[in-house]
Amino acid sequence: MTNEKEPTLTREGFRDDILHHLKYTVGKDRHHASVYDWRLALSYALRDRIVEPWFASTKATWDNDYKRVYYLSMEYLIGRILEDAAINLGLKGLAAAALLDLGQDFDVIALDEPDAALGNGGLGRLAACYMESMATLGCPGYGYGVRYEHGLFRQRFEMGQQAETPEDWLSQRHPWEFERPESNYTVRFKGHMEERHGKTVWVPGETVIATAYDTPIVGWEGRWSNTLRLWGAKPTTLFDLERFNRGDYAAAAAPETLARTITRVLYPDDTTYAGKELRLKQEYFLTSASIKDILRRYLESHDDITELDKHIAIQMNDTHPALAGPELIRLLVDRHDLPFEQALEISQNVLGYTNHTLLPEALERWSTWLMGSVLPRHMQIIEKIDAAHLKANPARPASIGIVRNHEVHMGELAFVMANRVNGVSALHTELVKSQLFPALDKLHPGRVINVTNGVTPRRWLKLANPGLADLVTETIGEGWEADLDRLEELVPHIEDNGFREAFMAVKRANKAEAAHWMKVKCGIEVDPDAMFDVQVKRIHEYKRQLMNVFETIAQWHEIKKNPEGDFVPRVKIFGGKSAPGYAVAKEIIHLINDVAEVVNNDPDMRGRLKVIYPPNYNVTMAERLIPAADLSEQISTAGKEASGTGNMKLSLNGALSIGTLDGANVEIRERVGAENFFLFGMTAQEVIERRKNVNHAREAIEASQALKDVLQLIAEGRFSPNQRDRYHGLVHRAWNSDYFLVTSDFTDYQRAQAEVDAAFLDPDRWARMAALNTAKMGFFSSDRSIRGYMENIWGARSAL
Ligand code: KOT
Repeated sequence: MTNEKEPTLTREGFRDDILHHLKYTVGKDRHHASVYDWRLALSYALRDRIVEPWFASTKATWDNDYKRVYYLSMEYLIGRILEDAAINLGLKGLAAAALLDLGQDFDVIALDEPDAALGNGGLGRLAACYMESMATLGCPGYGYGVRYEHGLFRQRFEMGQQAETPEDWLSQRHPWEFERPESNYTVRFKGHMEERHGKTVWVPGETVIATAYDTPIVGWEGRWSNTLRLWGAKPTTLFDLERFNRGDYAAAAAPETLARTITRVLYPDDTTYAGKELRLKQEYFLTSASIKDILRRYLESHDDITELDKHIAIQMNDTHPALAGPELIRLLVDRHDLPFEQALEISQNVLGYTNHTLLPEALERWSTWLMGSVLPRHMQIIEKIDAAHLKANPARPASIGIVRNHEVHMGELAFVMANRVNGVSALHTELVKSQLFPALDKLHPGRVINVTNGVTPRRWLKLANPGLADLVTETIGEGWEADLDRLEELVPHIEDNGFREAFMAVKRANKAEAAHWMKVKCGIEVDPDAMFDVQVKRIHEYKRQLMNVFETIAQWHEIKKNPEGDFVPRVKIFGGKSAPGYAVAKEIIHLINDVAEVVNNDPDMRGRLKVIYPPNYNVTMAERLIPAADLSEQISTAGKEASGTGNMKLSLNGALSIGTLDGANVEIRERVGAENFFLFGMTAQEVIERRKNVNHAREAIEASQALKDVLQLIAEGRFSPNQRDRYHGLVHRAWNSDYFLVTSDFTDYQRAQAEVDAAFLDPDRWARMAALNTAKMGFFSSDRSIRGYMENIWGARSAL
């Protein structure tokens, strides 16, 4: 889809483009322009270059009537856009040169951009990688989401404790989007049902307008471009003039308040559901506007609504958009006069559902009372879907009904409404079948399939690690960016001393850069030759940052007991946010910071141990830390991490993993080879067995002097001298409950960490293992994942 008529762009030409936008779009002259002004001008100049392929892609889809794929997600964790767009357009070098002519520095300008943080963690970042891969593969697609005014909160540490402040990305101009005030839909809530002329009519109590904001998503080499359409909310009536004139200002502004509230803020919960009315409204807001937009687009070029399933596929990113089923049925029945059964069948043919977690606290359930009051028509339709499913499957046990115990179970709803349900790693998919939906899986064999997650190599190698990307290109030639299996061609070069040296020199340079950044950001000096041991992800009990802290304390204690001993110097690097209401996770953050304070100020350590926890981990920080990592901590309780994607990014960038047999770790280990992966811990099955022993924690602690010491030190207040009892609750829980089996896996974790030390002491061996990690990561490209979705779920073909 490259536009051949486009004259080749020159450095001078692009310089003029930037100057043009600086003057006419930003309204600044070059002598008074700030970095912000330059960034806007550069962004507009780049955006201009996306418009051609974008139009061409849209036109090709219309002209050829390609099957369209719609990805519905409450979250898109995009990060910065500028550099990514420049790289995919192949214009980064030219842009940097043009800016140089103008006395500006590309890197400084790129750094000025705020992250688009419309997501919490893995699920949202996956959606962003998938959008980029769909564009790269020429899969005609649209992402639909919510244009939150405030993305994920900013994290600060106050006396070591997490404090949240609102994120404010839209306080600056957002140059990548196009507002589409003409594309808008009324979304209705509440009210009641009426029978009129034999038809059921929903008389809403509240309405709000969803209005579209489009961001083009350009794929590798600008060959194809899709649209990310985010919905903003506007009031249906500006205000009630009559009420206003009567002086009832609050009531007069009610429609405006509702609109502002709906898209005001992203719920900051990762792998838990909020259960709040506003969240249900947000989910319906996204779903309703998107489904209406999808039908509108379909009907612009087709007149038979019953053929819908031949032309579109809709993917639900977990259950958050699972009202898509009832909403589609509602529109087909109430507006297009189809019989319910036919509407149900068409909807099922169109929908796919991705499950991202087994954690019970994440599985969405809405009380029938709330569902019936916010969405009375949908509640009726959900009851009908449930009844139809039971009728078709009379042997269905009551325990798997969609509506049961006065709650609507969104997982069951999504399963029943989808023609394919997928897990996100091989292990997770097996557990979806055997633990989450065993009865539904039996009723619908073959519906559950696996698509292992992936990450885009354009952002997670080319952009984040230009040094390594250049080395890869020098070694195996160009083209690996869109054909990541080619990294395998690195394997023979690993035997070459020169290659290994170059590989480790890149790592060393990345570490030096990260060390400098940590000094500036945290005021702590670290040695770039120490091992950088990295655990970056949301803070959650199941991810077991606590086990990592325990091991850090044990190491500190060892050095204290034997100050002249030989220890492999380590920098323990943590990054991640806790949900604001998740007290236990916040306590873990506090402990990490308290331990850091003691360790980093202990003269006995002599640089052999440091703990760094920079606040506000986000996509941009990931791009900095991941290329600098030696060791990747993937230590969740087996069976709890659906896939993980940080594990893939770190391996791709040449970090070795220490990890459990959980999520995609299993597949990573298969590919890099067992000898290149530091495995420890119980399997998912052993975890279940272990929990049956009610004394598991006590027995594990009694069996380990090191662990006993760690807990004793924490309990004594060695890391909280001003409040010695601060962690009594934490220590008590470690002894007495420990659901995530930190204590039971601790000793084996220590054993694996000792193996890590031994490997690090042999730099040549380490270099081989690290390079092999990069070479074997081809499978984990999100291009491979998207091909899997296209073939096995969407039935979609590439337009390229
Ligand atoms: C959040 C709320 C409800 C249901 C699921 C989630 C969820 C799951 N949020 N993030 N995840 C993660 O998704 C990633 C992408 O598939 C996985 O790699 C990761 O293991 C999940 O925890």
